[in-house]
Amino acid sequence: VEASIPEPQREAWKRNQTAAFKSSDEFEKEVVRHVETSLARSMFNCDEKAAYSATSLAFRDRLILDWNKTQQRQTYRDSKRVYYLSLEFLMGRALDNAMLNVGMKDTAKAGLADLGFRIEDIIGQEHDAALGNGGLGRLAACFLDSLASLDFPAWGYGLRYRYGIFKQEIIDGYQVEVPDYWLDFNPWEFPRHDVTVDVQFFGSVKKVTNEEGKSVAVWEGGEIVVAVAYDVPIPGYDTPTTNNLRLWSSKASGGEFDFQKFNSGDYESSVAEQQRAETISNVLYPNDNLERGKELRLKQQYFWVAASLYDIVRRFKKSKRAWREFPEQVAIQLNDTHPTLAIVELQRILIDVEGLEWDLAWEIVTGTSQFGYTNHTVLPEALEKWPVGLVQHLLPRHLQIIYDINLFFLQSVEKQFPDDRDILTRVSIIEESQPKMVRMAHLAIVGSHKVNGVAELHSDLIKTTIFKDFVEIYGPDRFTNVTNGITPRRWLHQANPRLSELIASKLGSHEFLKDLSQLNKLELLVQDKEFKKEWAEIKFANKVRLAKYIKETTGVNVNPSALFDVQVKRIHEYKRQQLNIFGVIHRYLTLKAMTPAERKKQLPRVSIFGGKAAPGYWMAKQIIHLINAVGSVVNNDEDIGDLLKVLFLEDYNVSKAEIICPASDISEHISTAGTEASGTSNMKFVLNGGLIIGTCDGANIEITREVGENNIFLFGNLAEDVEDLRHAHTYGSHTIDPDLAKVFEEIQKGTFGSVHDFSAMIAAVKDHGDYYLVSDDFHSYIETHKLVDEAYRDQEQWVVKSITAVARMGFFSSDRCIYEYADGIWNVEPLPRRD
Ligand code: KOT
Repeated sequence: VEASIPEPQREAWKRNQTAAFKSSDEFEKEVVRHVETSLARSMFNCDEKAAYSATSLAFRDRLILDWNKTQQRQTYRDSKRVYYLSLEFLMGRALDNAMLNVGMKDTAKAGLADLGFRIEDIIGQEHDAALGNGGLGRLAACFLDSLASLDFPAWGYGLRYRYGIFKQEIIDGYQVEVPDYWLDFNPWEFPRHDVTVDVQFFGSVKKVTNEEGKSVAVWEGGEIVVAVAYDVPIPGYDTPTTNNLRLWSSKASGGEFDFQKFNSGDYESSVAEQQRAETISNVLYPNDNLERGKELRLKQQYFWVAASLYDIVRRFKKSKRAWREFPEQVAIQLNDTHPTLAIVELQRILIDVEGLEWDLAWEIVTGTSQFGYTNHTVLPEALEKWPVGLVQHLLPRHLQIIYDINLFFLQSVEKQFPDDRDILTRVSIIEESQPKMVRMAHLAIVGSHKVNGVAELHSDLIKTTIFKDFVEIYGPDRFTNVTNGITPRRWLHQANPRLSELIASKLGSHEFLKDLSQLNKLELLVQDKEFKKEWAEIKFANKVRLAKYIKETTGVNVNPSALFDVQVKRIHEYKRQQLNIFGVIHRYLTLKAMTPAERKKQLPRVSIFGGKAAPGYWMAKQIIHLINAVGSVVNNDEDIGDLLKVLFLEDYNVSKAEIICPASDISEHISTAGTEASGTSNMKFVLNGGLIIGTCDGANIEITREVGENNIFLFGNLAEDVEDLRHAHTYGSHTIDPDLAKVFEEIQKGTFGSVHDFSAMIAAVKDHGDYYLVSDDFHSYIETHKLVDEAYRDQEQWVVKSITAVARMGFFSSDRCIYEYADGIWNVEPLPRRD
């Protein structure tokens, strides 16, 4: 049915088109209307939650108007689109971001004040959209912000998890996980009950001869699960471009439940079927940098990939172009290997559904700027592999296609390297293990035209280690680097409004928020006394705000003049929170050994930790326990007082990061060299005027290059030496650093309670080869912290370092990343809206 309104009636539509609010009066009118109609409340029962809901609905209406126009224009212009496929989008709160991006925060502030509310309280009502674990998911969210802000026609595709990352509670020093049910009121999503895709699982494959006498594969039987689209508008900053994030939700086919079964008395099994279908999009897997090979995870991946590709192909087919033009219209970015089945699914659609020959189909699939694959980790436990038997059972046709892709690939490798049998075993998509496994990274490389790492060192490492053979096969040009970045809108303007306004006042406009390289003009001001004073005042105010938050949530008083030392990120042995807490214990012992007179001369410090441990990661949970145990001893030791406080902040998430990042003096990015692909919080902290203590790892290296060695504190062994050190630990004699040995003795004496609990952390270093090089780096870590203390004593110079570093951070905007992807990988152009 043609849904378009006939020409003669369109005048009436144009006359009645909804207008976006422009003034605070108009905004107030919208808020009151939503309170009274959408929420069915009134001024007599409008609490902050209701005010938040109504404000969000008012802004959502606005975004939808812009969203519609953007989509109409993109359809009309039929330009190439980018599709960013990610299993995680760690969006955080939307209201503050929407207000700032459409430039209406002041208007809303005035309007809300008029109606009796403080805007901060209203913003604080929102539940984070936490559909991600950490860096990988947050990167996807920053990329969406940049894509919209730079006017790129782009869609994100993900899963609409009913439960996002769990909420963390700390009970008696231990992490306890609580489910994150976030959908009871979510004004930011737009259900599209008319946009659905049937996704098939299980069944079997039959070869049949079609009318043209060709033998074709038919995938039949099994079960169908329906994917329903939920759209989330993504507003660009200072542009009407509003892109779309489409999240798929699963439901049973046949509606609510199978009525036939219901009527025949089989009520329970019809409900069970519905529940099984809905399970697919039920919960985000809470592992960061770990793949555990669970069947439901593979189901999630195929469900999301199949629905997204169907949607992309449906859109392409509307344009009635030839299939050969597909790579000219569509660029698909694979956020890690999680969506790799998209390569297989496209090949399946082209040969089984569209009837193309294998070779032509494969040419389209592997066409230039069709699929790009971003690798985010070299950790072996995070590289995805699926048992062949599981893939066979769940996706029988896809396994056949994977085998065919592999066969043709290995044939060409054999031709290229006729005398090398080993290379075939090494690069095969199928690992000949017991059981046999599908190596998703290999499949992703074979099917993509570009593979990128996320920081220079990381991109070099993948070329020389895990993907070395593929560089031989495809040449170095298939591999590239795009160093990660962050959106300055959320991570400067929103998180640190005072700093953003100070910068804007000095640079003469807010343009730096769209072109972060303009920050470099701040360097001219490093000797400006008044400016430095304001800079320092803002940092102090942000620390006061965090101190207040700490008092409210932990009951501990911290001195905002102390040096705030922060490590917030997922808890993982490779990120080495254990190194940090051992260092804190060393500091505590050093202070304890001093006379009161000596102590008086020491610099007060607040050591702040935060982050979630994967629920099944026992060692990470022990690390959290030790941090809390140390905190309860140190924070109550009267000899120590303000000189050292140790805090673990519960439930670290995006909105807490927005309070924490602006309040740090120094932050810790101390992974074992070669293990952290990039890191992105390092960028957030420096952009907010904090300095870094870190290893030569991930993006720390490029941050050093940009800000200069004097404005960062580096320590520790280099990536190139890690292998030899590990070898020496296992095969040579392994001596523990003497200062670290003292820390261990103190723990084992029971100073921090449960000796038994902490013994595994100590054994990992002493008895099990110290895989993460905690002992090797300990001395240099402690010495470097002494340099931090010394530098901090010279406040004047510290502020100079802080300003200089911020001035040189322009490179780390996610806008720069998006331009690099657009240019080097996607081959797409922006499509600005002129209205
Ligand atoms: C891997 C498997 C499952 C879930 C998450 C991952 C993952 C996350 N792999 N890498 N990351 C992080 O990605 C960030 C964004 O590129 C990097 O900054 C960070 O170093 C990675 O650890």
